[in-house]
Amino acid sequence: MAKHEELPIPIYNNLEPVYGGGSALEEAQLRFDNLKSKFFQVFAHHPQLFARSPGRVNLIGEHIDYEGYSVLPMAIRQDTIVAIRKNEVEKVLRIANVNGEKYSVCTYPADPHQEIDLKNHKWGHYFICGYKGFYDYAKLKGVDVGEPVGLDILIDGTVPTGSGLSSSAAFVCSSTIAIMAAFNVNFPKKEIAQVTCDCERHIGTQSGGMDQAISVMAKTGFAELIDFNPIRATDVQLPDGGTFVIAHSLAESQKAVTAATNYNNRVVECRLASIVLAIKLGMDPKEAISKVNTLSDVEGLCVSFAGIHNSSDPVLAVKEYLKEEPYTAEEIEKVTGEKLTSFLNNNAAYLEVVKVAKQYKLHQRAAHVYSEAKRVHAFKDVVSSKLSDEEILKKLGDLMNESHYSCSVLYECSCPELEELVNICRKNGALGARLTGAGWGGCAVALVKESIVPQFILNLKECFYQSRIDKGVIKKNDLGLYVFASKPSSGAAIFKF
Ligand code: NG1
Ligand code: MG
Repeated sequence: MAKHEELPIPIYNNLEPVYGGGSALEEAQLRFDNLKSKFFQVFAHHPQLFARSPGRVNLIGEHIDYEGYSVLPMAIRQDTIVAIRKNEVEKVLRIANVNGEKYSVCTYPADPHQEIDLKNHKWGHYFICGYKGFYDYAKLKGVDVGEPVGLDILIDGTVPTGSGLSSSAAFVCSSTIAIMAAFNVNFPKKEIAQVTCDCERHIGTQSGGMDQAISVMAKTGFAELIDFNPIRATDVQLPDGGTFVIAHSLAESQKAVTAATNYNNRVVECRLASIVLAIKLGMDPKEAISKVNTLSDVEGLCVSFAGIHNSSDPVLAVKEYLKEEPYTAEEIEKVTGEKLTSFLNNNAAYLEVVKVAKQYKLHQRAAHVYSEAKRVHAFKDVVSSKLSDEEILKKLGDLMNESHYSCSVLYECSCPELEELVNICRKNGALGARLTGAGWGGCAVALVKESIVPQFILNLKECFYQSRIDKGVIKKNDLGLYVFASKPSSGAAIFKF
């Protein structure tokens, strides 16, 4: 049997395989009916097909995918659905949203080579990422998709935005898959995971591939251990008796807008840490600059370090060779013998970072990445160990708490609202709680004994949300959008009916 990641995106003629039965199915049916009729209202035609791709919650392994390390997310039921139709008459991409009040129609030329205007952020840009990605990949694979035509598109997304639940990847993946299906091409899931990861970078964040990989490759009932280079997904069966509760801190993280000081800043710090560490471990500076891209590239060098120190633990190498005080650009340039602006100049986003960064915390960022990478494997090992479910849940909770501490103190990607929320989760019986996704706002994920979930959610409402409802930050009726229990849901799919 072909491996899961080698298979193409499944095509269904009914909603059950993805949305199951009962009220979830009824709700999905309503969404699709609504999409169909709105599509007809806007475009005076029926859509050819639909594609859906889910958001995700990352259980452990934060800010390490772009450093080449494995992560452990699961898909959530919230997703983006794209209804699409080729329009051979007008050579325009018209992108509408069921929530037309918040997201007005975006129009773009049907030109796969268009540049995305990053200075002028628009929600439709995420579709264009997928559009460019599709054409680039079709060309690479030698698939003839003919001259560009117009596309009519209607979007319905239920993943809360700026929440660390990957609304962006759900949007980019469902868009890319819808375009592929509209042109009658389908590729193996792992290739789509790579294409969508690459093309989402057009939006400006120099992200890793976790979100797209899980959105494309998820399976109902499993979290996945995602490896990179090459992309691979291994099913992880979570223990009985535990539930993951997702809770929004209500601080929205606008990653596309704050990239230079937050997300991309950390990507650059990791890059610089890997080069400096490689040089300290004996690599020639020129070779380090040209060959070393990520902290995982340097891990092998720690084996030679082991000869002297009797340990190949990269965390120890960080302690030994990267000082705790932040580095200035000049200090790094003394080690590398080359200007930052010269060896980072193949990437405009990196140069934006260098323009505004005053210092670089190489020790802390590298210590986070190497220790977080170990926690991911520890998490996977605990899940498959012979311990009792009770003991397993306790250990997973501990690992999640350690991960949060590292994100907060070493990686500095938390915020006051997330700290408050994580503490409230723990005080109310969570076995572990941590920020999830990029951070600087967005959601926390808590591991909670199944038996106490309803009470736990009530307590969060009381301790965290009530004061925000009173202040009018959110509406009481919307609470279910901000705090909910989540089961591992299924990955991307195409629907034709
Ligand atoms: P979110 O915050 O969900 O968009 C981002 C990155 C991931 C990963 C996490 C941090 C994108 C598309 N995704 O996730 O690749 O690096 O942060 O672990 O930017
Ligand atoms: Mg995102």
